[in-house]
Amino acid sequence: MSNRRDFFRAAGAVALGATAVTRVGAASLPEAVYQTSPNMQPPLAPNTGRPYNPVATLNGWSLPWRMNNGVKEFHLVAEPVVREFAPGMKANLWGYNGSSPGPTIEVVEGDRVRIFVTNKLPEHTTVHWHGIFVPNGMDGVGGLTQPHIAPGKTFVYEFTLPRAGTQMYHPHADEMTQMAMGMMGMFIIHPKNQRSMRVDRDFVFLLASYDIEPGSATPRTAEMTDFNLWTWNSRVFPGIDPLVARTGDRVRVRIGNLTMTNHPIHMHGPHFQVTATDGGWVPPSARWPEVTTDVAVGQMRAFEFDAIAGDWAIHCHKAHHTMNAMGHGVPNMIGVDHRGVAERITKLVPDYMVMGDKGMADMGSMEMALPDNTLPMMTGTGPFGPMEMGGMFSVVKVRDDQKPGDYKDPGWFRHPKGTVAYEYTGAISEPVRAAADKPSSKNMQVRKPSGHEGH
Ligand SMILES: [Cu+2]
Repeated sequence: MSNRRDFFRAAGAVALGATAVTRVGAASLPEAVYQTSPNMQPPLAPNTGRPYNPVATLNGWSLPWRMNNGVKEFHLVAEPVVREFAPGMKANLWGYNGSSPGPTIEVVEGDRVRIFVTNKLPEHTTVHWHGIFVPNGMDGVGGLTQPHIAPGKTFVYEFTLPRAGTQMYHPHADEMTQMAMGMMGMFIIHPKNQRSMRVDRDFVFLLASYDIEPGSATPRTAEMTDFNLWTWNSRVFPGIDPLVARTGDRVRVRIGNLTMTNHPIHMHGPHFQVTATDGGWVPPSARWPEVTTDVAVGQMRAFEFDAIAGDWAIHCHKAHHTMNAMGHGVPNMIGVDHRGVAERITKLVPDYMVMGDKGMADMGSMEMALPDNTLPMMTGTGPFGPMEMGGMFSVVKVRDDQKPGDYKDPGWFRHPKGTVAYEYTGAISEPVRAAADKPSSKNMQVRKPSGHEGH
């Protein structure tokens, strides 16, 4: 679909290189750079301005700029985009420069930026620089600090970044629709001193949620709580990039939350410390050792750890957030013997399946007809079988021989001999139970299947 478009984009990028140094070029709108691939692009090393250590945006990219008399000029284009959530499902979203989330913007503390925003959406928009201290008129609140950017118009934001941090950008215009359609991006301000807070790998991603009916492709933007796709950078497991590192690397993970609920992000393996919040770096004496850090709505968190070899799961700890569409609103059938019922239903509906009477784990490996353009509720296969995950789940893959700067998926971890949980094959005797613990019909309690709201 986009070959022709990509060609013109590539041609545009070349033209930018040729004109950026001329006065005519400097007085014009910077060429907009586009990226439609959901694959992680290599960190963008700065070729002008102060040096910094670039971040790695999961399933994303960073926006190139041009230097104009000491000012970094970026060009954001708000527009409809198509985003693949994972192989097998694409969504019609709104985003920036070909992708949702939009490209990560990376600058250095003290930089002056000029950001051109062109609106190619069917309705007006603005850009708010979330958590960045800017002159009031640059704050991007439509109606309050500026007129809205009408479709087809371009506005210019210009400000200086006073301090390092992990921030975001998103519209402050028809927010309910525009953020539910995927309009958001990360804004990273690196320390002026390249050695300050230095890490070997610096990953960033945004939490976003969508409600897309199985078989359709456009989010239901009026949804308030009951989303069915919980995403990192508008991707769900098994479509989310692994966080790849080398043993001993100092690794930072920066997370921003633009969903409508909090997400306790949990990492297996090495303990981490929260080293930055929305307000900047946390002084070493105030850092908490943690294995789960809650990221509330509108917040940013950054944590750091020393990488230890293995395949360590990293995920939101709300169980429904590691599941894709179709898993919600299913009654609890555990313990229900519905064989007789199934026989009778099969006469009416030949494809009817008995599900869930022993739990839902079968869903992880089941080959089941799905509507077009949706994903199984839990999926993914690891070296030992089905992983039964979805949504906000990925793997921190740490290897002894991963080369510095190499983010390629190294495959599954090879566990040293004798370090994997194994089956016990000896004799099993009847467990000794206290008399009162013996199951009887008297102490059984019947709970009826019930729904759940607001997970
Ligand atoms: Cu969550």
